[in-house]
Amino acid sequence: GGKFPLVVSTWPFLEAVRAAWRSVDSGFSAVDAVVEGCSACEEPRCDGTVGPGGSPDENGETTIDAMIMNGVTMEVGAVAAMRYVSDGIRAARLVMQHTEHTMLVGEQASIFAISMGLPGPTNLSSEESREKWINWKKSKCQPNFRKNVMPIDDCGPYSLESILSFGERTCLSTKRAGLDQSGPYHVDRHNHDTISMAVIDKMGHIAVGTSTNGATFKIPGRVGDGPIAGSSAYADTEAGACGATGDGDIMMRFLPCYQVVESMRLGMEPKLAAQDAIARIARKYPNFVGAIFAVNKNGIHAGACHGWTFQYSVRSPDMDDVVVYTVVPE
Ligand code: SD4
Repeated sequence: GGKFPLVVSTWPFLEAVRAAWRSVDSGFSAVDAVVEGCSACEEPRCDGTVGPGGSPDENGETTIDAMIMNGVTMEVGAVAAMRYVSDGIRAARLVMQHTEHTMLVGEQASIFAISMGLPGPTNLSSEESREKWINWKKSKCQPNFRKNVMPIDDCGPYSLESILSFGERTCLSTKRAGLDQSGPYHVDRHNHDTISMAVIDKMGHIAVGTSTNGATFKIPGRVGDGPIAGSSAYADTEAGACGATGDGDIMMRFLPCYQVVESMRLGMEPKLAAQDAIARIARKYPNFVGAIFAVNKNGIHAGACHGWTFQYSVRSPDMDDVVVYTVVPE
């Protein structure tokens, strides 16, 4: 057979790739297959960081960032910091297919998703996420994502209620801050993973999708690269597709997946395109951790990474099952 259909995904998320493959191989569209694939990661909570019950924020809450992009029409749907609804990719698809918008955020994204028939409201916390959060509080909330502020013993919760009560309140003071007192906290970049998936269907149409809980112990309200088209993923049937994972706060400043797809459009090989996008980030942020896969419209794929070893998964007609590729930093 030919090289299509094709499924490519970050990490060895085998069940997700198999689910997307079953869908696209039986004739469904790239968009349908991306939804099936990412959902198959959300339900069993791949790596504990996709779907419900993963990476808690500073207040112990799990939220969801997700997006989907149709590389034929260039339509995008995304939800950011969505609460109480576990179906990130399905919510993103509803935004794409049933609104004129591109992104909905927070509780309003949840209300939209539920109004469109997705299950909820549900508590997105799990035994695991609660335990993780409690241990973090015990460790005086380190590592965390705040910088240049005085550390405090009792961190948060920084709820609107506590801020509006104007009473005695614990908060971080920038006035008292000094770099000698508290530098940026160390953040373990290895505790958050994302599914980002690209599918090329039998028609040669390309779609991509991403779903993640974002970064562990993020500041509530933080939106990562996950729901940003061009950052965590990008697709253009005329050129190819890209998926990313890693330190979203840094990566979203570079739109690396847009970069990769545009490089491939100009004729760059996927490997070089991926390496170039990663290198652009690494030049400014030598300590960032991240990875990218690139696949061109002919189905040639490659990966590049910085700061960690990356794995991505592929399923195509010439394979009996998913094949996992390992990429080491340059
Ligand atoms: C984020 N990019 O929210 C995601 C997390 C991730 O591997 O991909 N971790 O920053």
